Amino acid sequence: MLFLVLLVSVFIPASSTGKLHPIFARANVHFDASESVMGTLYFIQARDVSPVIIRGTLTGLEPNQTYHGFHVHEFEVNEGKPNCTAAGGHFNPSNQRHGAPTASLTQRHVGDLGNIYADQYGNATILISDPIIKLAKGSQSILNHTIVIHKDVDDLGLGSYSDSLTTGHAGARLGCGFIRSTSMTIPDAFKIFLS
Ligand SMILES: [Cu+2]
Ligand SMILES: [Zn+2]
Repeated sequence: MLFLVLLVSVFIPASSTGKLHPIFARANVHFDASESVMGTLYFIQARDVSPVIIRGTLTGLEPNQTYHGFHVHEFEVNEGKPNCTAAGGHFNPSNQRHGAPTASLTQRHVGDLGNIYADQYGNATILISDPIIKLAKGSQSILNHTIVIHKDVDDLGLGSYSDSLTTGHAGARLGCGFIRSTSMTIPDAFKIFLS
C-alpha cells in the first residue's frame, strides 16, 4: 500500500496546480488488414492542466522493426474489427503542420505522439507523458478519437518526403483503437504502473 501511495505521488506531483480531477480512458488496439498488432492502452490525466500519461503494451509488431509512427487520428473506428483507414488524418484541431511530440502546439498536430519502439520480440512497451493531448473536455481532448500504429518510422516532419509535413511519412496503418473514456478509481488506475 505504501508503495502504491509513493507511486501515485510520482505521477501526481504535489506542486501541480488545479483541482485533482482524474480522467481515465482506454483503447483496445486491433490489427488492420493482414497485420497482427494488438494490445490495450490506458490513458490517464490527473488534473485539467496535467499531461496525459499513456501506458500499455502492444504485441505482434515485426521483431526488430524498431520505430513505428504513433498518432491520434481524427475519426472513430469500429472497436472490434477496425478499418484503420476510416480514422482519417492526424487529429489536428488547431490546423497546424505535422511535427514532433516535443514541439509546441503551433508546430505539431495535437495527435502527434512521435514513435513507439518494437523490441526483438515485436513487443512495444509504452509509457508516454504528453502535455498537448487532453482527456479533459476541450478542443485538445482525444476522447472518441483513434490511436493508430504505423508500419514505418515517423520522421517528425523533418524528412524531405512530400508527406513529411502531413503524416511524417509513417506509411501504412498496422493497427488502431478507439479511445473511450472508462471509469477506473485512482488506485485501480495506477495499479497498471505496477505491471
Ligand atoms: Cu498516424
Ligand atoms: Zn501529425
